[in-house]
Amino acid sequence: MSKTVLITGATAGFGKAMAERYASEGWNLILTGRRKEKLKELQQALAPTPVHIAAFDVSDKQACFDAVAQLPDSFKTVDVLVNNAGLALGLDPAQSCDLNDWETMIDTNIKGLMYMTRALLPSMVEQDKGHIVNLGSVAGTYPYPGGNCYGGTKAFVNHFSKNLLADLLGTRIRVTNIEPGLCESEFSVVRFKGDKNAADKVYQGTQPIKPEDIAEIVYWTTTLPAHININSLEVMPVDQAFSPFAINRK
Ligand code: NDP
Ligand code: 8X3
Repeated sequence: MSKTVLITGATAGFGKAMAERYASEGWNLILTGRRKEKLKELQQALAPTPVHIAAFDVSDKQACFDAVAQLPDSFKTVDVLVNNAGLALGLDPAQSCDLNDWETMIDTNIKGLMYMTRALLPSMVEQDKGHIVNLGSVAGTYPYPGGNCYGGTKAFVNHFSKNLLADLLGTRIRVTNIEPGLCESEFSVVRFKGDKNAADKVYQGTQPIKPEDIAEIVYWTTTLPAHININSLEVMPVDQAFSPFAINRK
C-alpha cells in the first residue's frame, strides 16, 4: 500500500521539490501552503499521483487542526509529516528591526510547526508509526548579524525535535531535524520582501544547494530502515564555511 506524506509549504522551494520527489516514488501526497492556486497547479502537474491539497496559514491554530481533522479517509494515515513551511523576514539588527517580523517568524516557524506536530502526533502514536521531519537551519546553531529572531526560531526547532524524541521513546516514531545552509529558493525574496535584486546577490558567484538536493536528503532520511533515526543533519554547500569570531577594536 502507498505511503502518505504531508508537506507544509509545498507551493515553492524545498516543499515543492519534496512533493515531486515523493510523487516520483509513488507516495500519496498532502500538500499545504497559503497560495491555493500554486497548490492546484502542483496537484495537476503531479497527476495521476493522489494529491490532497489544503490551503491554510500554519500560524492559524484552528486551521491546522481543521486541516488534519478534515483529511479524506484515503489520506488519514500520515506516514511522514514534513514541517517545512517557514520564513526569514529582514536582516536588520535587533535594535532596529521590525517587531512584527519577529512575531511572524515565531508564529510560523515555531507555532505553526508545533500546531501541525500536535495535530498529527496522537494518530501516529496510536498507529505506533510515523516520521516527523522538521526544517531547521544552520542559523539555529550558528549566529550571524541580522539572524536574531530567525536563528532563535530555528534553535527552537532543533531542541523541540530532540525533546520530541525523548517523549516518543518506546514508540516507532522517528523525528529528524534537517539543518540546511545556503539554498536558493524563494527564501531570500521573502526575506528581502520582494526585492529580487537583493535576493539574487545572496547567491551571486556561488553554488548554493538546490531545493532538489534537500528533497533528496529528506526523502533518504524517511526511507532508511525503520530502526534508524537521523536525529539531525547539517548540510551546507561546499562554497560555504565558517568565519573567525568578530572582534570590536577601539
Ligand atoms: P520558500 O520561501 O521557497 O518556501 C517557503 C514555503 O513555506 C512556501 O511554500 C510558503 O508557501 C510556505 N509558508 C510560508 N509561510 C507560511 C505560512 N504562514 N503558512 C503556510 N505556509 C507558509 O523557502 P524554502 O523552501 O527555502 O524554505 C523552506 C524551509 O526551509 C523554511 O522553514 C526555511 O526557514 C528553511 N530553510 C531554508 C533555507 C534556505 O537557504 N533556503 C536554509 C535553511 C532552512 P505560501 O507562501 O504559499 O504560504
Ligand atoms: C537559512 C540559512 O544562513 O540564510 O536558514 O540563515 S541562512
